[in-house]
Amino acid sequence: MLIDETIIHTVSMPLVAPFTTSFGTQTVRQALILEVHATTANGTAVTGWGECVAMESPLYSSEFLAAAKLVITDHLLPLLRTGGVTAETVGHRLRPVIGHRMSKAAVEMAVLDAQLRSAGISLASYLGAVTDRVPAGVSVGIQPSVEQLLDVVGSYLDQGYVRIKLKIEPGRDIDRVRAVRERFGDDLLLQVDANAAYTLVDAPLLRRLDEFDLLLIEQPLGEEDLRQHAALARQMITPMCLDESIVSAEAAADAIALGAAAVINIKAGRVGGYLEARRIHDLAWANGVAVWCGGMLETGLGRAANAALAALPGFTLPGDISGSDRFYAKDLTEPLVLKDGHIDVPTGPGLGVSPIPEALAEFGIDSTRVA
Ligand code: OSB
Ligand code: MG
Repeated sequence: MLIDETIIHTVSMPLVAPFTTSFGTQTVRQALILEVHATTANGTAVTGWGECVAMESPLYSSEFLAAAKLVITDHLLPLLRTGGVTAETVGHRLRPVIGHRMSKAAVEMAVLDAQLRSAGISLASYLGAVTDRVPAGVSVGIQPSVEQLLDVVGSYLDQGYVRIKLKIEPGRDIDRVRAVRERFGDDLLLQVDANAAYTLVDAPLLRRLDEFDLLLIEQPLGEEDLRQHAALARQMITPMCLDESIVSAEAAADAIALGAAAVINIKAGRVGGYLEARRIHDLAWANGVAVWCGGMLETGLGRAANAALAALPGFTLPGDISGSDRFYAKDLTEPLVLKDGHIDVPTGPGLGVSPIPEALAEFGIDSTRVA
C-alpha cells in the first residue's frame, strides 16, 4: 500500500492515581498516537493506528516523546514515502535510522493495523495467537508506606488480578516484599521490578529476596549490564528477568547465551515493533526461556495489541496487561475490561479497537499532519 498522509496526535491522559517507579512519579500519560492514511493496491482507502510508548522524559530508556515525534516526522516517515509499503518490510526500510525503536515500532504498528484491517485479519491471528483471553497481572507502583501498599495490592486482588508485580528501589524492597508475602500468603504469584535501580554491589541485599519465592526479579541492574546480570543471576535463586536490556532479538540472544535472562519481559515498543517482539518470543521459546508481555501504560490501542501478542504460546507467565481502568478512568478506545482475572484478546480486524473520536478530541493536545 501507499501511505498518503500521517497524523501524529499527542494525547495527555490523566492517571487514576500517581504511578511511582524507581525512576520517577507520573500523574499523566502523554503519548503519541499515529493515524496513517493509506491506499491499498486495489485502490481502497484504509486507516491504521499506532501508539508510541516513549515517555515524556528519557528516564526508562533514552527515547522520549518530543524526540520521537521529531524522528517519526523528519526521519522515519520520509523513508516510507516512495513506493509501496508492507508491514513486513517497514523494519527493513527504517534500518538506516539507528536506534529509536519506540518510534519505529509506532510506525510499523500503524502500517500493520492498516494492512490487517484491509485484509480483515485480526492482529492476534496474524501473530499466531493460540488463546482468546490472557491472564492479567498488575504492576504496582512504589507506595508512600507499607500500609498503603497492602491496601493497594488487596484491592487489585479483590478485582481479580492473578499476579502482582511490585516496583522496588533501594530502601523500599525487602520489607515491602515481606509485608506483601506475609499478608497475602504463599500462593500469591508475586514478582518485583527494580527498573535498573541497583548495582552488583547490592548482590547480598538482593539475595535476601530469595526467601520470598518470587516468580522473578526484573531488571535489577542497568540497561547495558548484561554480563553483570549474568553474574548476579548466578548468585540468586530467584529467576533473572530482563526488561530494559532487551532492545532487540540480538540482545535477547546475547542475554540468553550469557545466562543473564531466565525470563524475558517482551515490550513491542522497546524492541522496535510487534514483529521483532514475535521474533524474540520464538527465540526464547526455542531456548526454553519463559516470556511475558510487559506494558508501558498504553492506551487501549497498545493495550489491545499487547493482549494479541500475549496470546502467543510462549507467553507462559501473566503479563502486565491490566484493564484500562487500572490507569485510566476513561480510555482513548473502548476499554479493555478485566473478566475473571483475564483480558479478552480482541477479534476484530487489525488492532480490533480504534480511538473514539470524542475521546481523541478530549485528550488530544496537538495534531500534526505529515504529508
Ligand atoms: O518497567 O515494566 C516497566 C511502566 C512504564 C515504564 C516501565 C515499566 C512500566 C510498568 C507498567 O511496570 C506496566 C503497565 O503498563 O501496566
Ligand atoms: Mg520493567
